[in-house]
Amino acid sequence: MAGEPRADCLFCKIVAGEVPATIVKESEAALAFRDINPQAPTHVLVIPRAHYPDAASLATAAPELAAEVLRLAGDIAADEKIVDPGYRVVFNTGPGAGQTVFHAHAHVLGGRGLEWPPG
Ligand code: D5M
Repeated sequence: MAGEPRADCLFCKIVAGEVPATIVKESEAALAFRDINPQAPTHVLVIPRAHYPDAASLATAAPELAAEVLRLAGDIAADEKIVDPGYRVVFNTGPGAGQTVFHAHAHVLGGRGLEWPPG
């Protein structure tokens, strides 16, 4: 069922406390933790606690939860002092775009120059 935890999902295991993570912020419905393989001085992942495979399915099934993930991403940027000069929020969607964990997550990246377009 949509939103239910999945036994084979790494990020559901982080939500359940079964896999350790460096949590930087949490709310009732969402969680933010440092990426294990950081691509910038600030690289934090923001996830809904509920399981949705990608950003589009999250936004379709639970728009308020999608908004909560984005709000938390903005809070992280403020906490990490990367709002100025700027930061990036990325939802890789699909294997061809580099998605490797199929539990919706926003990458919050900043603290260095960010090229456009991304690779
Ligand atoms: O992003 C998935 C991201 O998840 C990728 O940048 C590595 C990160 N990752 C994988 N395992 C962990 C753990 N255990 N803690 C923290 N971060 C992790 P994607 O867009 O799907 O490629």
